Amino acid sequence: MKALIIVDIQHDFLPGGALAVKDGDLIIEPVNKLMEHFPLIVATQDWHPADHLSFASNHPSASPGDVIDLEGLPQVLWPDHCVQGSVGAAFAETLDTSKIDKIFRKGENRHIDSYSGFFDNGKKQDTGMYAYLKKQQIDEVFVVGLATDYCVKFTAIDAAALGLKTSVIANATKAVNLKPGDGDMALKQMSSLGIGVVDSTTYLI
Ligand code: VGL
Ligand code: ZN
Repeated sequence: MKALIIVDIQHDFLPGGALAVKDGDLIIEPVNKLMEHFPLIVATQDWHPADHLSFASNHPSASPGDVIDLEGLPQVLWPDHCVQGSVGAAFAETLDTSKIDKIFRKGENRHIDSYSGFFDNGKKQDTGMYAYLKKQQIDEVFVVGLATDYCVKFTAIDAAALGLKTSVIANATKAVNLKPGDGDMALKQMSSLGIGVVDSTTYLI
């Protein structure tokens, strides 16, 4: 059975948000339509404490975009975003959340970032999403959401590594593109790892 994994469609990743992804809002309609095709839908929510160490503001004289060593892992520093309970952390109003079966929050430990919906970046903590999907007899997942070059990519890579047949629906994701081309590179990398890169219009109708 197949599931749709909706990654981080939250205010702060949409135009006007703290970590805005260009055209991020344009994926909401395709994602709402895609939900009709899936018997099971899970969503992730980036959910940081205000003192999270991925925020440039929590390091003296650092700026967003800088890369530091955070407890042994390379860490891109971001503007403050998706602070627990804030408007920025809420799902987009136009996202049809009524169809979401279960939400998995990530990034709650201030010492480590968590791009994947399955594990933190050091693979120390498990969100429980894999166990949930297995319990629901899921063997195939389709990943959509924000952002292609971070949380979508790492979620899809972990899904495939966990043995799930995995595809990313390219027209239902948008990239941060900290460097131009990061989004396209992420799609190529996923494809090279055996992850399907598909388009909702040709694949699901
Ligand atoms: C994300 C950067 C920081 C994402 C989350 O959802 O792709 N990117 N936190
Ligand atoms: Zn984050």
